[in-house]
This record gives sequence, structure tokens and C-alpha cells, in this order.
Amino acid sequence: MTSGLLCLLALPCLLGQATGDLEPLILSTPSSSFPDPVLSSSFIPGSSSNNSFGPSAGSVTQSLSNFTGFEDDHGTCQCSVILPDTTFPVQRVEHLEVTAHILSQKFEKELSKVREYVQLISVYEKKLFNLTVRVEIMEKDTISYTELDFELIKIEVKEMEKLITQLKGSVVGSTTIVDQLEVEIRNMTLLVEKLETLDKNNVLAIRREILALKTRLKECEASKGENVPVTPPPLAPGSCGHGGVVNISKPAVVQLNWRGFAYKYGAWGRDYSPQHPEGGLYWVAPLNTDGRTLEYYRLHNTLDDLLLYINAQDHRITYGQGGGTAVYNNYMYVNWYNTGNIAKINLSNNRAEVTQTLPNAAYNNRFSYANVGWQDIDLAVDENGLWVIYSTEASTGNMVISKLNDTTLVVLNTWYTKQYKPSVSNAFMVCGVLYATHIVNTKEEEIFYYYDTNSGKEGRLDITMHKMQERVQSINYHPFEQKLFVYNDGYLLNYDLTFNQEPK
Ligand SMILES: *[C@@H]1O[C@H](CO)[C@@H](O)[C@H](O)[C@H]1NC(C)=O
Ligand SMILES: *[C@@H]1O[C@H](CO)[C@@H](O)[C@H](O)[C@H]1NC(C)=O
Ligand SMILES: *[C@@H]1O[C@H](CO)[C@@H](O)[C@H](O)[C@H]1NC(C)=O
Ligand SMILES: *[C@@H]1O[C@H](CO)[C@@H](O)[C@H](O)[C@H]1NC(C)=O
Ligand SMILES: *[C@@H]1O[C@H](CO)[C@@H](O)[C@H](O)[C@H]1NC(C)=O
Ligand SMILES: *[C@@H]1O[C@H](CO)[C@@H](O)[C@H](O)[C@H]1NC(C)=O
Ligand SMILES: CC(=O)N[C@H]1CO[C@H](CO)[C@@H](O)[C@@H]1O
Repeated sequence: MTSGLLCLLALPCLLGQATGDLEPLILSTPSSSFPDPVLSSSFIPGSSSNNSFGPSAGSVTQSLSNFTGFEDDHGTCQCSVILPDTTFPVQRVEHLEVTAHILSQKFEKELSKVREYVQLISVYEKKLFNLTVRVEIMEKDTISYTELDFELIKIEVKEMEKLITQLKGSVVGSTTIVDQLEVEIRNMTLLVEKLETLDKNNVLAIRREILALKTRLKECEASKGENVPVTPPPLAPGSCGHGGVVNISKPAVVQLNWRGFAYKYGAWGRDYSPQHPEGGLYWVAPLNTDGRTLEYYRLHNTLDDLLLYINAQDHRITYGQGGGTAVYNNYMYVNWYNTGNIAKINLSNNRAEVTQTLPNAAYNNRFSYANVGWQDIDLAVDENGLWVIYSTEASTGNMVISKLNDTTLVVLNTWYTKQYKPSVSNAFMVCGVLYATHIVNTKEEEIFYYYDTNSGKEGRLDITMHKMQERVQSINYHPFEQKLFVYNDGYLLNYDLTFNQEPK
């Protein structure tokens, strides 16, 4: 009985594999070349005592206690075994095992989710901290931040709000961290809004208005372009073929200086170089709050950068004095602190390359301007180069004008005016002519005086100059733009000059 023997030999191994399985074990061993060893069976475990297969399988059948082995028609050895019913609830155990497995899988999944959320929360906690720091910085500073800054922060806060809502929906149970985060985020939203309204300087609103106005103006100009009477061609920028300043535009408020509202004293302007008249860095040099020391200044490549307070190069010098600063040919010229010296600073490396004493110049608040301290020595730039406006004891406080060699700072020529410097609020040079302003009231200045170094003539003018704040801290002229750059109690203003078209 070869087949029966095979069954017997194979059985222990099979039983071992089928622990707890009540289904019939079907073992087939091909004893011929027939490949198909699989037999179908409809045996219901433990339900029948008939251990042999049906008549179709009826060749050699041998009962060996609980199992039967036989060889089928195709010569395949087959045997089956019926395991007895026992009291052990194998089926239920198996079911339990499966359930436990599924449960543990689910648990793993949930656990990994929670881990993920915890990580996310810590990331957002960090972000929140960063934002808090930034908002704190903004709070401390009195600087008016631009729309852009607020927009960015708002977007970030909104993103975080979204995430918190999501987190709350998915993390069930203890959500104290999430709740706390939510409160903090809501706080921050309020803070940003408050800061925005605190932008009392309204520079943003003003700028928007200006933009709208400019657009309307342009449209208006375009629409009536054809009907406009022939106006004289505008003077070439940097040219002096005109009869001097006859009027000045209303001020364009550019912005609050980058150091903030507290920095009421200072100067700003744009570098002028005869070689590259249309280029030139924008510079802003607010004095420290003492109204005397010039320590930090800032440069921007474009007006747009300046407007957005971006891409700035900040520099420190120790120290300039007063707001008489001027910039010419990539050099900044300042009165050096506590001296009658003029220093020349290379803007590319912030080095004071030349320092030169201005002969006989009064300094340290001896003859500064009206309402503006520490500006005894006021540097100026026009089409012809570098000038300095000051007073001497010999001039009894009247304004003295000197043309300087901008390389060496040596005085080339000097003119003496009859105008007392401390009664002037500020002064600037255009085509070798000095123009001086004085206060009319809190809203208006007047360009009331001129001295022409070309002819030695001086005289009265009455050109009204509107201002935004009470005190004009400094005036700088840019020959190519033919604009004035005015520092008005911390605000940066621009004015367009109108010239007499008839040359003198
Ligand atoms: C076993 O099966 C055969 C064939 O179906 C049947 O004739 C016989 O009576 C069965 N024996 C038992 C004990 O049920
Ligand atoms: C917080 O800010 C620092 C520096 O500003 C930065 O390096 C860090 O990546 C920021 N962290 C987060 C979470 O944004
Ligand atoms: C939110 O703001 C309120 C009032 O300003 C303050 O009492 C509270 O502590 C703040 N909560 C957090 C989490 O910063
Ligand atoms: C001078 O300019 C102001 C402001 O632009 C203008 O209102 C005024 O009419 C001008 N005056 C003259 C004389 O052109
Ligand atoms: C100004 O500084 C730059 C950068 O160091 C340098 O290349 C340049 O030669 C300096 N200008 C003069 C006139 O020395
Ligand atoms: C300024 O000084 C330099 C150096 O001494 C000299 O080369 C230049 O000619 C001077 N410029 C004028 C306008 O005097
Ligand atoms: C039908 C038959 O032989 N049943 C036997 C199966 O094996 C158990 C345990 O070995 C016996 O108790 C049965 O009598």
C-alpha cells in the first residue's frame, strides 16, 4: 500500500500546520505523471462519520484511525483526516486573533496620525513664536510699516487659523494645546489690525490717494492731449538755460523716514553725478533723536525700494552733525561731529576719505537755522557741483556761500550775503543761485530770498511753499530731476520746481 504509507508519513507535518483547523486536510501526492493534485471536497467538518470519498473516488480505500488514504483514478495518492470536535473554541479564538490584528493596525494608524499632529503643532508653535517676535518688534518701533508687511503677516495668520480649525476637527480628546494656539492666533489677528489702524501717519492712505490722483491726471492729460496749446519745450535736465525758480509744486509725501516718527531731524535726497545724471542712489539720513548726531544713514537703489523700505543698505558713521548732509558723485558730505570740519564719505565702502576744515566757519549751534539746531554748516549740490552755506564771526552770522572742490574739499570761491542765517529756516542752491526759505505759518514756508553767485545780486522772492509738518529740517536739490528733497519733521517730501523760461 504505497499510497497509504505516503499519507501516514506526511500526516504529522500536516497536522502541525493545521493547528486548530477543522477543515479536512487533503493531501495529494502525485504518484503518476498527472500534475493536478488538488481535490475538491464538500466535507463538513465533524458532521459525518463517512470517512471515505464517494463512489467516484472508489479505488483503494484504507481506514487508518481518523484518516483515510487512497489512490484516485489518476493514480494520485490522497488522504484526508477529520479532526474531532473538541471543547476548545478554535474558531472563536481565530476570530479574536483576526479582530485583534485589525484593531492593532487601526491603533497604529491613529497613533501615527497623532504623532503627525504633535509634530505639526510644534512646527506651528515655532512659527507662532516667530510671528509674535515680529509683531513685538513692530509694536516697539514707531515706524510706519507698509501695506506689504501687513499683508504678509495677515496671510500667515490666516493660514494658521485654517490649520488650527483642521487640527481641532481631527484631534479628538485633549485639545488644550490646540485651544491655546487658537486663542493666540486670534490675539495676533487683532494685534495686526490694531497696528494697522495705529498707522496714524496715514502714509499709506496718502500714497494711495496720490497714486489715484496721478492716474486721473494722466488720463486727463491723455484725453486732452491734442487740444493743449503749444507750451515751451521743457528745459534739458541739468541745464541752467532758465531765469531761475519762479514757483514750486505742492509737496508729494513720499513716506515717513525709515527710523520712524521720533526721528524728526535729518535729511534725504538723491545722489547726483554729472556723468550719470539719470542714475543715483536715494539716501535717507535721519539724525539721532538728540537732533544733532548723524550716526546711521540708508541707501536705496530705486525709489520703489525706498517706498517699500526694502533692499536697503544701512551704514553707520561716527559721527556727523546736523542735517546739512549732501550727496554728490557717490560721496556723502557731512559736517563732522563737534568740529568745523567737512568729511567726505565714499558711499561704496562708507569710509571717510577726506576731512577738511572749513576756514572760519562757525559751528556747534553758533549760527544754525531758525528752529533747526546744529546745522551751522549746510552742504548743497547743484548743476555746478558742491557748495557749502554757513556763517562766520566776521560775517556776523550772515550767510556765506563757498564753492568747494569736491575732491579735496578746498574752498574755491566765497560769496558774502546780507541775509542773517539764523532767521532763515533752510536754503538750497540751483544753478549757482542760493534760495532761502522762512516760516510763514505752520502750513506754509516761503522762498523769500535769493543770492546769485553768478552776478553777486541778491533780492526778495515770494514763492509759497506748502508743507506737511511745521518745521523744514533740510532741503536738497537734485539737478536732473529738478526737484527738492525736503525732510519735514520726519517726513520725506518732494517738490517740483518751475523755472522762468526766459534766461536772465
Ligand atoms: C458512506 O458513503 C457511502 C456512499 O455515499 C454510503 O453508501 C454509505 O452509507 C456511507 N456510510 C456512512 C456510514 O454514512
Ligand atoms: C523663525 O525665524 C528664524 C529666523 O528669523 C528662522 O531661521 C526659522 O526658520 C524660523 N522658524 C520657523 C518655524 O519659521
Ligand atoms: C490674548 O489677549 C488677551 C487680552 O489682550 C490676554 O489677556 C490673553 O492672555 C492673550 N492670550 C494669549 C494666549 O496670548
Ligand atoms: C504756483 O504753484 C502753485 C501750486 O502748484 C499753484 O497753485 C499756483 O497757481 C502757481 N503760481 C503761479 C504764479 O504759477
Ligand atoms: C570708493 O569705494 C569703492 C569700494 O571700496 C572703491 O572701489 C572706490 O575706488 C572708492 N572711490 C575712490 C575714489 O577711492
Ligand atoms: C580739485 O582738486 C583736484 C585735486 O587737487 C584737481 O585735480 C582738480 O582740478 C580740482 N578741481 C577744481 C574744479 O579746481
Ligand atoms: C472513527 C475513529 O477512528 N475515531 C477515532 C479518532 O481518534 C480519536 C483519538 O485518537 C479516537 O478517540 C476515535 O475513536
